[in-house]
Amino acid sequence: MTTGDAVRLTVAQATVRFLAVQRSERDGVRRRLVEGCFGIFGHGNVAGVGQALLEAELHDPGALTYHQARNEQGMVHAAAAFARMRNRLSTLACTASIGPGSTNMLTGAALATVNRLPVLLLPSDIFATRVSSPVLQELELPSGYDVSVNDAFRPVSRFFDRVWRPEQLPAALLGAMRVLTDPAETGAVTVALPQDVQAEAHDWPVELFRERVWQVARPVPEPAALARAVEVLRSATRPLVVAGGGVGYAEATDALRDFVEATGIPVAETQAGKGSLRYDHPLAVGAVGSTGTTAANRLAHQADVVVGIGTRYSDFTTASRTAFANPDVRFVNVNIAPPDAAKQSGVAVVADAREALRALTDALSGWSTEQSYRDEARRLAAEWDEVVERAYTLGHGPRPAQSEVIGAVNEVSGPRDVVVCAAGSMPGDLHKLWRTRDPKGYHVEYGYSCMGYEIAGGLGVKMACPDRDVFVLVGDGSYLMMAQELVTAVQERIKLIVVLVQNHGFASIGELSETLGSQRFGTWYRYRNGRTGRLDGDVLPVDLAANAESLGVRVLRAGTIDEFRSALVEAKRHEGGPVLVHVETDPLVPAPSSESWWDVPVAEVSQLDSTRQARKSYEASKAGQRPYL
Ligand SMILES: Cc1ncc(C[n+]2csc(CCOP(=O)(O)OP(=O)(O)O)c2C)c(N)n1
Ligand SMILES: [Mg+2]
Repeated sequence: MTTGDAVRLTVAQATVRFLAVQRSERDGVRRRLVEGCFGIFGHGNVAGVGQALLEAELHDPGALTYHQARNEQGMVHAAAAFARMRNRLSTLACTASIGPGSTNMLTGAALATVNRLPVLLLPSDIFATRVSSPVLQELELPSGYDVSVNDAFRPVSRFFDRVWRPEQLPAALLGAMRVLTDPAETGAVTVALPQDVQAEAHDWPVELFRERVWQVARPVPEPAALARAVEVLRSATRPLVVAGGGVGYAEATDALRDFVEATGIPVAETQAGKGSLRYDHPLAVGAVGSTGTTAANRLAHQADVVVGIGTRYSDFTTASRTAFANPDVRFVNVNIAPPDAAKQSGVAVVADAREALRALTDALSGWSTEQSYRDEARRLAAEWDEVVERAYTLGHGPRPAQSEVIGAVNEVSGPRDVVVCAAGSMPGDLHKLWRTRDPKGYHVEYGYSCMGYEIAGGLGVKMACPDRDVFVLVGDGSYLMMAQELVTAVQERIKLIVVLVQNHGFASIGELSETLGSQRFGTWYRYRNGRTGRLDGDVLPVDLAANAESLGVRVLRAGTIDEFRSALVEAKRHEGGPVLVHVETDPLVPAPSSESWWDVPVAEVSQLDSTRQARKSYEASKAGQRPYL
């Protein structure tokens, strides 16, 4: 309905119409910024945003496609994964009902913010008018009537607003879009919509609904900062690049390859940065840090200049500040986010990774590392590749080792296919062992390492890149935490190849617990034992393959590694929906060592011998920690 220069719509209808015409643009390529909207309806949004989505579907099909989800956390994971695959240039919106529907999105919001991924969250909120207060699911805080559970989104969002009145909507939406498309600020963007305001009509200026293009910037480095970085690099004899997620988001993988081929600097990769350089490139030394390769970690140990590109230096990357052990080590940090560029007292180059790499390549023209250093990197990488080959082909029995499962998936998957994982023992093993052949082929969420991300995230990956096969690697623990978006994949006929690794418990934490002297306590899935009173009875009789089958998923069960490989081949041929390959592995086969450490504090006093021993080795490792001042 249009009156003069105004359009009369509800707040929810205006929101949907606005989102449908937002675009992002980088390098002259324009895309839809918000491609669709996930939602679970309740009284908080069914007649507001729900009605608006229905109206859009009937009168303007494709404007903002609605997708049903099973769990609000799952839909945010899917949106975050979608945004990651699209290099943060497009995302999805998520609408949830008030109270638990909205707070279910909190974990997803934190994950998106930690991983710097744009997601648009539209939690519903309590009545602005408060005439019906307290409504079903209202917190009703006696000390603050304007507080709702949605205030919990503030610390986990990069932008938060609550639209108490329709007049506030345009500013809220514009602020939200700006943060979504700002690569330095992006993360969860939350616009809370009180349930009465969603349904309230208002006269909106027509300009609000004109196509709007958000330019995604590629800031160039400041010349003085570039000169400082070049000076440090020219003095280096053992430099090492640490490539983080920012390399991929800036589509800077070609620029990185050109830079290192010109300068002869080896490249180590963080979890988010894995895939920055093909695994078999002569300067690739693979994963760095607590879950790194011995090649990258030995080079890191002696590096005199570390060039961090698009990394936030998480504790896994720095091996809890023990990885870079050269007493004279200096850091040069290329990052679009000033707080990350400033880390480790580094020379900060605040810029887009692609622009900065091109500028560094030009400025360093004629300079390169010594041949002997490049040979050393090559030899170390070759040694590690042999370790990987052995781990892929262990021939362990009767149940295969996890590394063999990873090897088989690597072998059967195509070069452009994507492996997805998030928590458990697999992310570390994949970081060490996965041979990455495509910049978007490795998708391990290890900023928040959230159990339950795997299947929901895999869904988002496949929605973003329907032309690639997506292999979701999920442990039994993660599966039990959140597998229900399998139903969404069935509903949308989205093909996911889910590899369910059954090892009857939290094997990762079990191994960690054992090394920390806590004897794998609480990490097996076992019956309570009538005799001991402890959880050390028989293995639980859960059948997760049957569980998946009951959700409408095609299931293949594999016993041996050969059966597993055949099942993967069959799964790859499968069309039209999710397929799950169930395999039991031996939880007690460790992955090859990283020669590295991770800071997990051990009890300082204890009656247990195991804990006292672990404390001793903890204190010894702790002594290697560096503040990088
Ligand atoms: C939501 C959430 N809760 C707890 C943890 C801590 N945690 C990390 S790995 C893990 C066990 C994962 O078990 P499973 O998926 O079976 O993988 P496995 O360790 O057996 O490889 C736990 C509990 C987490 N990462 N995420
Ligand atoms: Mg497990």
